[in-house]
Amino acid sequence: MPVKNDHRAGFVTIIGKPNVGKSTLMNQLVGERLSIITPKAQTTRHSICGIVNTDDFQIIFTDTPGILTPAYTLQRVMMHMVERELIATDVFLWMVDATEEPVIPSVIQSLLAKNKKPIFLIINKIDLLSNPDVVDALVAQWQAQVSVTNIIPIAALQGLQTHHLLQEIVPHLPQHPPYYPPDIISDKSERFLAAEIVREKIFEHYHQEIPYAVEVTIDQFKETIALLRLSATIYVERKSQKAIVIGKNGASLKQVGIAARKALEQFFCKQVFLEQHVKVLPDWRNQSNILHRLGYE
Ligand SMILES: Nc1nc2c(ncn2[C@@H]2O[C@H](COP(=O)(O)OP(=O)(O)OP(=O)(O)O)[C@@H](O)[C@H]2O)c(=O)[nH]1
Ligand SMILES: [Mg+2]
Repeated sequence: MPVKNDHRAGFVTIIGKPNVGKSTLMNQLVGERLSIITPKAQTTRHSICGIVNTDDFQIIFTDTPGILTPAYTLQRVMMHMVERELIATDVFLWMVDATEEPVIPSVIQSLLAKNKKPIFLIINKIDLLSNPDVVDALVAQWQAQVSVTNIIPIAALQGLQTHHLLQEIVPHLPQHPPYYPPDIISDKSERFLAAEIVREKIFEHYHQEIPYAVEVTIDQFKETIALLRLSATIYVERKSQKAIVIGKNGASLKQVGIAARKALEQFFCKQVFLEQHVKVLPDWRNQSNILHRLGYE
């Protein structure tokens, strides 16, 4: 079908503090679980694109790692990635949590000061507020503090007001033909997405430091008509962490494997055979060369 003359296309970056629901929103809009989601902060480590296509517009959303003050090299790299995304975007979605005090992070403050592009303030998780009056009061509170293009309260998890958000974004995009063919929904490889699914299960199964000390790579990705055969390496920073990840007689790792296989089968719509190896990569979060090898540019 020919592209319409008034077709719009553009790049929309979702930014905000960890855990406010950025990945949930992108997945909700794209209709796929592209970005992993967990109740823990700092789940997302790479910027991930998710593309929404209709006959009238194409929006390339970028989900970014939550904005924080970096404590180690990986976090510094994550923040550089966020900064890079800010340059090539048409519209910003700055997301906040409706249940938190309205405070503007300093990164956003400087963005508001120098940026000329449209910024939408997205107040997420309004399902957790007791009634619509509380939502209105919160919007008014934010309005008094910041000058942005639009303030939109939503609940990303339930898809509340997310369609309305899409409609509000479109007029701010340039008239442009689609950047990507309509069957492409992400910039990331299936291998990357598979590694993220395993990492999500690790975030769900372990606590305290372990999820943050773990990185996952997929070293084998072999697909036949009937089966997807994956081999995952789970990197940890220390020997003691390896023992925790594996658990007594391998019980913990087995649980992760079962959960990951289920999620992978759902995502790839195919039977999955998953092999897991745990390796120690000493202090990987602070080693620039290792981070580079693991795909953090
Ligand atoms: N009640 C409620 N919970 C939500 C909503 N949106 C997201 N959440 C939950 O908030 C938690 C964090 O969601 P994520 O989408 O991972 O948040 P994020 O901003 O991507 O977090 P980082 O990747 O760590 O920066 C998860 O437990 C989500 O289920 C919402 O609209 N309502
Ligand atoms: Mg995220």
